Amino acid sequence: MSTHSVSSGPSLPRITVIGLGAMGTALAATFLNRGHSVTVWNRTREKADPLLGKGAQFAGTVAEALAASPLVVACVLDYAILRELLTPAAGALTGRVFVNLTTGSPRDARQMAAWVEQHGAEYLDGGIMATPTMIGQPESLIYYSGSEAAFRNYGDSLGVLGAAKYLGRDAGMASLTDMALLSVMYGVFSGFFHAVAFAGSEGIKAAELMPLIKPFLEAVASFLPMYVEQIDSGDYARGVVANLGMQAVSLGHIARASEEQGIRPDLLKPLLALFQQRAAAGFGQEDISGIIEIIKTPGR
Ligand code: FVH
Repeated sequence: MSTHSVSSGPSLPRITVIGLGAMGTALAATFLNRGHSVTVWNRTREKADPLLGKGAQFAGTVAEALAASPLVVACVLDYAILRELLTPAAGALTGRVFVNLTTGSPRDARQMAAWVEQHGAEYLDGGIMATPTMIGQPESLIYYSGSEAAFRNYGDSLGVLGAAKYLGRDAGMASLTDMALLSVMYGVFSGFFHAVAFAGSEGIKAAELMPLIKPFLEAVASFLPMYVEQIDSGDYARGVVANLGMQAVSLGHIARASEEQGIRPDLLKPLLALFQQRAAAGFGQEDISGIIEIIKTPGR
């Protein structure tokens, strides 16, 4: 690795990016475009070539990559890989601000925070609510949690990637928020995929269904504030307009109709089971939001 200073200029810190998959490459390219000097490291060196063409420097080892910059951003496949990469280089973490944008659980984040801090670095965990093409664009959003001082000192640099929202000192909170929002996303996706397969069983194209889905989604979302009130108050009978007992039967009809149409009801069945369990426990006259009481108990 060529020798270089640890800063980009009078005001912009040099930044190291570890991991040059689709996301790490977008992060490094954005830092470069915004005038930062950037050092990169990736297991597969060739992936760095386009960035080297834009002025990035390649570090020969993870330890060199950590030593090169006061601010280090990591984005690899998972936490286990990151830990494996960092362990032999842990001594070089001292004095660094280490920002981990790898996806993992809140527990992963808290354990990583403790380990990184043990090695003398400040730790920020991040949950990226964007795809690689969105990085650096106004619609990109990244949640951060962990060291307050790190966010205070480097929030502006991190802000070039997209809106940077700090969620407090508990390193697990960014991941918790990320995963909660992604749960909403996957719920919507699963309903969409089932709907398309169901309509498709009669030859209706997804493109024909789409104009009906968009406004319906808005109507569906308008129910959420009522569920919020019921859930936060614990009063699942408050303002109920469509009771659970009826909806359990109704969802059962959709599952049966799916089988009749020759498609799999697999995406509907887990929700139906929760509706039926809650109704069988005597809560059929309450709202469907009461299934939260089952969901929030530990899984079997
Ligand atoms: N891409 C996205 O849309 C999402 C948006 C939200 C956040 N995620 C998370 O970001 C992490 C990285 O995702 P990615 O899209 O960059 O993933 P890949 O393109 O598959 O790159 C994976 C990188 O991890 C390196 N890597 C994998 N295995 C190893 C290993 N055993 N040892 C060392 N490095 C490893 C891989 O290196 P290489 O294959 O290029 O050598 C890439 O740098 C992820 O947590 C998403 O959930 C992205």
